Amino acid sequence: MNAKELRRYFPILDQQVNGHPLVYLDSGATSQKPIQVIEAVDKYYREYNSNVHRGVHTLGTKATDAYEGAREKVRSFINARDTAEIIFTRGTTTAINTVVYGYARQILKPGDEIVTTVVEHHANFIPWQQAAKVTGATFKFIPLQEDGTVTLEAVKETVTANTKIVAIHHISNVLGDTTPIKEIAAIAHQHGAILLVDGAQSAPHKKVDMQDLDCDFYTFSAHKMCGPTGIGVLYGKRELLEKTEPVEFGGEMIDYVDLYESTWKELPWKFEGGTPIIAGAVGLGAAIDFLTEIGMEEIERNEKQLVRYAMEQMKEIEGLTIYGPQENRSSLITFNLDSVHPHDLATVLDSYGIAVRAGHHCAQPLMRWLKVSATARASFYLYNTEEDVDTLIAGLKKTKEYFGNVFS
Ligand code: 7TS
Repeated sequence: MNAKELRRYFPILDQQVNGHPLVYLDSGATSQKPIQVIEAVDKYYREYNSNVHRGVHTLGTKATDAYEGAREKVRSFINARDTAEIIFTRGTTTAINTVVYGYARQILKPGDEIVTTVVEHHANFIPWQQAAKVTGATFKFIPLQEDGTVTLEAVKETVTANTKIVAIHHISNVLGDTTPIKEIAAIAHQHGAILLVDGAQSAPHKKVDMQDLDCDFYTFSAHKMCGPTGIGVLYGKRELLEKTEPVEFGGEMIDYVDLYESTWKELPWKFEGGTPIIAGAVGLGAAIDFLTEIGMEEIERNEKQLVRYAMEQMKEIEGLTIYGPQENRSSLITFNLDSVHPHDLATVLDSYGIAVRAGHHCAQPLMRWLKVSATARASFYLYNTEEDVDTLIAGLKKTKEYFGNVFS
């Protein structure tokens, strides 16, 4: 199915914004939701809303089956070995913090190293920075190529016998580059370190296989992959999750509670304290069915082609700078146009119904590395067409003209 055919599943796209047909180019922030997901959540609330893992009544059993069924869908989607390795969280941010608080802060000592890059989203940066401060571990950065990409040589230079954790993006939400996770995992493991992958921008856009990539932890958010907000996934290898302490305590996650001691449920439930995001899991399950039916390879191929089509035309616009690799990019293009502030640029584009993001994209260390205070970003998903790109290009040309006239 091509993008034009897929659009009919996304009711939100069929509207006018500021008198123009909406062109939604902010899926990197959050994707739109197909009717299959909206209806699955609606059906849950209308027909079988109930708490999970508790009663034996019929609705409770149905809700539990749907919730645990969604876990199995996630397992299969990322090819994990076991549903015990799939933890539902609030999103990528919570998933990474679970590893940092439950695992990293327990094991790190002065002299140990946490290795990352300045490209990371704050969600995969600040938790490690703070863990380093508290534990006395060293916070180290893999040097980047001129275009911001990560080479294996640079990883090899940085990871040492003292490295305990490597934490890296799979696809950057600013540069759109893809890191070689499988090879980075091998380097980390040679040195006895573990690898956490921020998959927030990769799980929605490409096929990921935990057994093939061999990373130790992988994190992602449902809302960037056609699912609801408020739910995400922490994948972890079983032996590491066994060593990770729960970070939220309360109902649902306990085995036995006594006055001075308690024990926890087995995996994955020891990490899911309190009433979980049941409707979110149902929606995520429906999103996975939707993506799987289209095919992740197909989604990746179409998006890469669309990005290439957009880049070719953007490169023709004088004064437009594209950040990150110029070839082989995934799903998003980050740029600046002359000296126009990206917020002004996004405001003018919005007046034409074009939604792009402007700002630091939760990557302030990267903005400093790029020597800019902010950028604009157009991010694409399976429902974007070449017509959307043409509208963006026309919008950029009009913006350039507008600001050219204002400043001349
Ligand atoms: N990591 C990456 C690479 C991201 O792109 C994001 C969200 C996160 C982590 C955090 O995900 P959350 O679901 O926990 O918030 N990125 C963006 C973005 O690029 N624009 O808005 C949110």
